[in-house]
Formats: sequence, C-alpha cells, structure tokens
Amino acid sequence: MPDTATAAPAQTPTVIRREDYTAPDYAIDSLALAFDLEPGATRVKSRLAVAPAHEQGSAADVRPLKLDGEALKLVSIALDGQPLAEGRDYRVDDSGLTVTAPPQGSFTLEIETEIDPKGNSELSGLYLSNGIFCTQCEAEGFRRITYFPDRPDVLTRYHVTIRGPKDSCPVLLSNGNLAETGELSDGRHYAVWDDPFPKPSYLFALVAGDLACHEEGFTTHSGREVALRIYVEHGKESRTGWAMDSLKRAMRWDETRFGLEYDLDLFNIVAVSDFNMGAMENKSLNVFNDKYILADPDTATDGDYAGIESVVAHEYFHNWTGNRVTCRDWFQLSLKEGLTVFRDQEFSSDVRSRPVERIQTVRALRARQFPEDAGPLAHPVRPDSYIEINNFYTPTVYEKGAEVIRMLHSLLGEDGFQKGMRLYIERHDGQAATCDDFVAAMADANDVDLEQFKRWYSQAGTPEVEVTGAYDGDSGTYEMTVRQTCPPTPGQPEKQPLQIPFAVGLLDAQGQDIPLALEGEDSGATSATKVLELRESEQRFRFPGVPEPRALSYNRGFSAPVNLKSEQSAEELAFLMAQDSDPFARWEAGQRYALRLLLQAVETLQAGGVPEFDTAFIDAFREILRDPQLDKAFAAEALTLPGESYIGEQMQPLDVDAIHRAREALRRRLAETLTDDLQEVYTVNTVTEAYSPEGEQAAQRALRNTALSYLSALAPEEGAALERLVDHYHAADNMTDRMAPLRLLADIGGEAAEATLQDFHDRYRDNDLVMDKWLALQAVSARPDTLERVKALEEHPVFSLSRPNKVRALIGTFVQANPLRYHAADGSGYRFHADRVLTLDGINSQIAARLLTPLGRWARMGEERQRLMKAELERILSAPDLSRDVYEIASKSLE
Ligand code: 0A1
Ligand code: ZN
Repeated sequence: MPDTATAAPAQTPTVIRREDYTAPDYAIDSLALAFDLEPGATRVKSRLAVAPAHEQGSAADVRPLKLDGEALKLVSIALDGQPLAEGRDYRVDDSGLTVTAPPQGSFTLEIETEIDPKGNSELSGLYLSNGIFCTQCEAEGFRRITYFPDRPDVLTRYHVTIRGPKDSCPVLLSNGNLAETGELSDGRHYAVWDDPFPKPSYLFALVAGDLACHEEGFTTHSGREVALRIYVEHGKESRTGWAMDSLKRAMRWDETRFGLEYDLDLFNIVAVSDFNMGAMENKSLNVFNDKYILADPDTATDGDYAGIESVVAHEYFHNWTGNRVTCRDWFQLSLKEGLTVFRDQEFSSDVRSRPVERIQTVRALRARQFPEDAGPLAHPVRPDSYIEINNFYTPTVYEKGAEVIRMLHSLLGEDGFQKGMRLYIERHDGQAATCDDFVAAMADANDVDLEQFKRWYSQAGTPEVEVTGAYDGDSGTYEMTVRQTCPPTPGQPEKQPLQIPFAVGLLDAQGQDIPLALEGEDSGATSATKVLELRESEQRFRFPGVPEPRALSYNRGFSAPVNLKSEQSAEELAFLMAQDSDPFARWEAGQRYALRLLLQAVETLQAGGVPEFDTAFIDAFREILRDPQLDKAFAAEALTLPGESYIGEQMQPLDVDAIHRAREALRRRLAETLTDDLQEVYTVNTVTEAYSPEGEQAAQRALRNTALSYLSALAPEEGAALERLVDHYHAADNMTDRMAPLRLLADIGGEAAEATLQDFHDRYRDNDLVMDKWLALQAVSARPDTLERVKALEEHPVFSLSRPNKVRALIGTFVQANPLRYHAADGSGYRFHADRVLTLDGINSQIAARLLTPLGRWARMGEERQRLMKAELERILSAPDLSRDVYEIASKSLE
C-alpha cells in the first residue's frame, strides 16, 4: 500500500479479480444502433434483443439486467415498447444502468443516449480526430457510447444506421457489409451497415468524415473478391501505397502459412491523426494511428516502413486470432495479443531477414518487457487482478505473451503447432475463449502434456538460467548442468520451475558445430543445435561421443525469454562472436562482451580512473566491418552497442552519468581505432539506385548509418566528422538518411546542429508525423539543457497535450528514452514528469497512466534519487480526482 501519509482517493477503486469471473446473465442476440451525428451532441438509439442466459424456472429466478455505461446522458428507455420509470424499473449510477426486475424470458430494450464526441478528450468511445468522427471501443469504450453489457463474452449481431451531414461527413462507415444508403432532408444522408458475424462490443467501430480513399482488390485462395479500402485525410492519400501492399502480402501469407482466409467482401482501414495506441482490429473496419499507415521515402524511415508492415499485418491477423475467436474476459488478453504478435513476428521473419527480426525483437523485449518484469508493475502474461484494464496493454501481455507462444512452437514444431491452431479454431470459432483453451488445443492436437508449461501464463518475472559444463576426456562426454530460478515479483514470493525449451550448441576449435545427441538418444538423432527441455530447478544433460568443445553456445535463437547468469570468458565470447553458426547467438555474444566491458568501464569511471577496452573486442568489431560475406543488416546490429537503459538494468544502483560516459568512451575508442575501416564501410555502402524501404539497400543504409554514428564520435574536435554529418543530411534523398545524422547532431549541439534542426523544421513544418520526429530527437538529446528545450518545445504550435502522438514524441521520449537527463540529480526531470502526468490525467487518463511508469523504477536508483522519485509519486497520489488509471500505476509503484 502507498505511504499512509498520502491521501487515498475519495473512493478506493475496486480491484477486479480473475477468480471472480462469472458468465453473463443475459445474451444480447442482436443490436440495432442508430447514430445522429453532431459534434457536441450525438444521439444514439439502440435496440437490444435480450435473452436470459441463466436458468429461469420461475419468475423468482429472474436476475436484474446490468448494463455498463459511462459519461452518458440517458434520454429514454423502454422495455417491449413500454417506457420504464427511474427508481421503479431501473436505476442509474456512475458505472451504468440496472433494469431491476426484467420480465421472465426474452424481451426488447430500447435506449436513447446523448454523447459529446467533441468534448471527448479521452479518445475512448466516440470522439473527433481532426474533425473526423471515430470510435475506439477496446477495452471498455463502448460503454461511453450506449448502455450495454460491455464485456468480451457477450457476442452480438450488429445492425448500424449512421446519419450525418453530407458536406462534412460524406463517408459513413461501420463494421460488416454496407446494406443501404440514402438521402435525408437538411443536407444529411445515411448509411446502414450489417455485420453478419456476432462480435463483442469492443470490436464495434464507426467512422464518419471527409476522407480520401485508396481502393484495390484482393482475391482470396478460394476465389472471394475482397475490396480493400484505405481511408485517410485528404492530402495524405499518396502515402498509403506501402500499407496497401503490406495488407495484401499479409492476407496472402495468412492463407499460405496458417491456412486462414478473409471472410467478408470488404476490408476497410481508416487512419486518423489522434489515437491512443497504434491501431485497432475492429471487425472489417480497422482504425489506425496515421503513424502506422502513412509513408513515403521523403517522410518515413526504413524503420517506419517496417513498423507499418508489421502493424497492418497484426491488425489483419486479429481477424482470426481475436475476432473470430475472441477472449472470454480481459484477463485472457494475451490469448489474442500474444498469439497475434507471434503471428506478425513470423510474417516479418518470413518476408524479411529472420535473424535480424529476432535480434530486433529481443532488443525490444529487453528494453521494455524485462524491466517491467523486474519492477513494481510485474504481472503474469495472464494477470490475476487489475483496477483498470487499459493499464494491462503491456509488453508482458504482448511481447512476453508472444515469446510464450513461440516456445510452444519450438516444443511442438511447425507441423504440431499448426495442428494445434486448426484444433483451436475448429473448437472455438465464434466463441470467447481462454488461454487454457488455447493450451488445451495445442496439447490435445499433439497428444502432449502441457500442464507445467501453463506456469508461463501464471508466473511473473524473468527466469534466470545458469549453465555449467564439464568435459570428461576419458569417456569423451560433455556434461551440462542447467539450473533455473526466478526472482520474486509483487504478490509472488515463491516460484515454481518452468518448462523451458533451451537451445544449445557446442563448437569445436575450428568453430564448427559438434553434432549432438543426448545420452540414450539414437545417434541418428544428432543435430547441431539441441533443444533441451528444462523442467526442474536443476538438471544434467550428457552428450557422449564428442570431442572437447572450444565454446558453448546457449539459448540459441533466444529459444526462451530468460536471463543467462553463466560467466563465459572474454575469449570464449570473442570466439562465438566470430564463429557461432547461430546468428542470434553470434550477435548475443557480442552484446554480452560489450556489456561486460561497459560495466567494467563504469566501475573504473566511478573510481576516478580512465577506462580501457580489450583489443580482442575491438578486433572482433574490425572482423565484422571487414567481412564481405556478412548480411549487412546483421552487421549493423552486431556493431550496435547495448543501449544505456539496458546497461542500467544490469546495475544497482544505477549511475546514469557513468553509463553514458562509459558508452561514449567505448564508441570513441572504436571510432579512433577503426577509423579507416569505418570510413571504408561508409563509402562503399552508398546507395545509388531509387529508394526502396527494404532488402539490400535498407541493409546498406543501416550499416552505413551505423558507421556514420561511430565516425561522429570523433566530432566535434575533428571538424571533418561534423561536416560529414551535415553533408550526409543534405545529400539525403530519404528520411532514413536524413534522420540518422540529425539525431547525432542533436546530441552534439552547436551552430551546425541548430541550423540543421531548423532546416528540418522548415522543410517539414506541415507534416504532422515528421514533426513528431523533430520533437523526439530533441527530447532524447544528451545535451545538458534538454529539459529546458523540451519545455520550450511544449510552446511550439505543433505541440498539444491532448494529442497522444505529440505527448509520446516529446514527453514520452524524454522520460522513457533519455535516462541521462531524466534522472538529473536535482530531481528536475521527475518534477516535470509528475507535473505533466497530473495535467494529462484531466485530459486523457490512459495516456497519463502509460506515461507515468518510469517513475516506478525508483528502487534501481541511489538513495537521493529514490527519495525524489517517491516524493513525486506521493504528490501524484495525493492529488484530487485522480483517474483509476493513474491511481493504479502510482499506488503500485510505491508498494
Ligand atoms: N487491440 C489493439 C490495441 C489497442 C488496445 C487498446 C486500445 O485502446 C485503449 C486501442 C488499441 C492491438 O493489439 O493492436
Ligand atoms: Zn493486437
């Protein structure tokens, strides 16, 4: 609990528990909705066909009908045509409306509400984004549109009429098929949409506005002609090509790899500029943040293109994993999210470089999910309780959830996994299912026992795996001892051993894989990589008939989301960096080696010394720079040092200044020693052909810009380095090459940097998404005056606290991605952070709560910073009218 000195909110918010789940009392078989759109006062009429879902032997068994509702004005309510009276027939409170004594059997309920899309700054329910009406109903936004059982296990057929002004809303969209359109008086018109698939309320969507449309077609495997339409604000339509292309490739891939085909004749995407998240999978009407649709070479980086490809695919894949089979309750969120992230990762791996995708996934997992699992907000992939479900759209539910699915895939193999998928869909199509249902389908289809595996869903924390090995020369046997532990997390002091697929390999002196078979296994079963199945706290594995290995390679391909505790010598790491046949493990060896050097350098700096770095490490870097065979995208990853936040995770207490100085020192040392090689790589990787966001040329850009980054470590003393950055910027014909030097310049500062930043601003001042980049690269700058600059940028006309992309770009980047300046010793970063969270909470509580999480990591800091951070959390908690969202994060952060 929070410190007793802090005032709890007037009413402590209710905790919702998974174990309290009960099935709904009523089914809503169909819902007719009619919207009369007005920005400040939209009328919503609904007609619900209600059927009891509980035993009603007699009238005495009839239960009250509870409907959720929030921020609604009730206009009228009638049951089977008879108006109901408040007090006598129903009551309304802050959380909804209850029909106290409904009749026995089925009945019809008609409700009219009034809502205020224009005043809806929470961006949940029906709101206006730059003049466009749009909805966001996941998780619990539908209750801000009308009274309804707003829970995912109530599946209903929707019939939606939208009436609106023709001039400002020529486009009227909802889910399913367009059934009818027509003219009305007073310059208004209407459209009627019918969705044949019963769905939960969180998948409802409505969009109305003046939008441009990019249309193409797709023929499914079985011959269905699907119209694909991407709607955007006028003037943005030329930037929709890549998203359309990605959508088609995703549709084809899902047919080929998963055997899953699209099920309607129309698939719509709408991109809006104000959106709380990345995108949303509403049935046949996906709504997207502009950021994940719009791209052209001049305004989007290679990374942006990759992000669009994967988010478009992700939302499309939800049609089966999320929509056709949905979640029984929100504790099962990872059922759809973990699985769909796994699917989008597989898509990216199949269409791009699998090793590079894996490396990037693991980098992101370590940057976001591992810290969450090690902090006060740690929770299982399937949480046990929540106060506000919006706080659980987390890296754990999404990314660790995807790792859990990936481990099932490793254990069962592609064929076994696909068998499990088919059974899962066959059993649960049209239903609201649970994580247990999914695992049961995988187990039954493959006739295996996955009981222990299920602990991955219930146990929080990142497991630690330690491997020790010994070679017995007499018998030619290598014996590996593997131990697993898991640190305690909030509410879970004791942990049970997990079932872990742990991929290992042994390398001989020439760097060749030694073929491996476990003792007792058929020698025909040898393979270069052996996936060990860990189940106990400690296990031994014996590999007979092998020569003495030179190096041990483990957790190949990152087969399990664990931390490795084993010590390997610097020499062994250097060897693996050069030789490991598993590209992930090869990259990982470099990261571990770098991490070791950086942590040593931190200690040296703290003791007032000058850090030195192994020449073996620098030599290994040189080898990578000189290796013409190496995939360039892989080389770029291998040459990138662990980030400051990740280094900080390995250290207690965290010393942000020393980490920054150590990392800069290593960068500089590498740049000074390898200048010629870096220059060579920089020169030969100049791309001359016309821009394409992928393939060899994107790899070349990644490698060239990595070289540029090292060479910039020679600035500012070496004028040529600074000049190179400015030249690179001006020579660029695409955003990737413009952003790379600008990011470096923003760190260096000075006249050249200011002039280039100004040039960028002037060039792109009218492009909303590019201005987000401009804000972010100033917020992440290592310069000492960054906080002042961030505050000044809040005054820039492009910035607004009610626009999530702006808040994320400027404030989010500062508090999440700039540890050096955020953790300023005087606490100014923390004070600024808490001030903004408090202001934002009155505007958009979801965004406020998500922004708040870095303050919760106080336990990693030294004493004084801990005190400062906790004081800010307490200040937040004692503020009046705190939202449930912020209350939950702030109170848990202080526990
Ligand atoms: N289901 C979406 C993510 C999403 C979640 C919540 C939202 O509003 C609170 C919006 C989108 C996805 O996984 O893409
Ligand atoms: Zn999703």
